[in-house]
Amino acid sequence: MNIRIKKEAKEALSLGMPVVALESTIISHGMPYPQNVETALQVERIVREHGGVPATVGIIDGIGVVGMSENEIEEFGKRGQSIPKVSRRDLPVVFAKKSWGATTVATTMILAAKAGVEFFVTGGIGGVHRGAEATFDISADLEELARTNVTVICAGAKAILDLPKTLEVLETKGVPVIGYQTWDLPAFYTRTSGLSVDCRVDNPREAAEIVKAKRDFGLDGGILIANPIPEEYSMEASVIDGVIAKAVKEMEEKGIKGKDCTPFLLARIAEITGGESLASNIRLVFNNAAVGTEIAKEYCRL
Ligand code: PSU
Ligand code: MN
Repeated sequence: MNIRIKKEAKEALSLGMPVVALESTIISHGMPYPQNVETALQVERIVREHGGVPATVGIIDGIGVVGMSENEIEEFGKRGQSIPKVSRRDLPVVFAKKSWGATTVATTMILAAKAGVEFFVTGGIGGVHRGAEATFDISADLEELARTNVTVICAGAKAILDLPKTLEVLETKGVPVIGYQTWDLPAFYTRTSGLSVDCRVDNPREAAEIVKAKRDFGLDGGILIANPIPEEYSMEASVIDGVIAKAVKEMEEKGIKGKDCTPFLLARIAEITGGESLASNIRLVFNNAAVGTEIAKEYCRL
């Protein structure tokens, strides 16, 4: 198979120790250089501090790599958007052409599952885009959550998406949406969206028990754990809502479509806020890494 799992992760998995997958689209398309590399390496350190083994996922020369080296992470950061963003539909092409690919939530889940990694920490997932009733733009991340057995710890989804429709699709596809110490679906830069999650857990153990119950029953598909950004790093809702509306309007005016939408919006939001949104983004990923690893650790104890 076109997969390379780093030795440390293989050993941890065989010993029943926690391994945490991390994605590379957030590095190449989600943040500018050099903050992308600094963040990715720091996230790996946080996973380690909490007792887990980090495995950053990407595609190198047509090989799905689960657990990149520091140099490889650096390369994904430096090359940035020149490395194509790869979703499920792109995988066979990248494998056959032996090229590089930045893995999205969807493809990181696919490779994590192949490697036997249950937990995956990221910033935000893709979802139903605003205006999807006309464009049909619904992220492949949702379909992947429906079918692939990986638990994703994120800070909810950005309000660049239509959050009520995103929740509806997750419900249709049978994906449990669990709030970590909250009943309110977090909206990435802010702790609340005004929308309710399906279930609230208050500690890593409770979250791990739900994951275990789904796996024990053989119910295929992912689980979404939504962990709000820490209060001190969250943004003012009125500020970020205005910025998002402006970025979405510009995207429409420029005629940007499909897979270019999310990277455009992320970069534009960071520009308009003068880096404030980037700082929040980095902090929420750190927080997800800590909580996600604690959940992975509890899962290993069950
Ligand atoms: N949302 C974010 N940050 C990100 C992404 C989404 O807040 O970096 C990335 C993830 O890799 C996600 C992808 O899987 O964008 C979704 O892209 P699309 O909407 O084209 O499916
Ligand atoms: Mn899309």
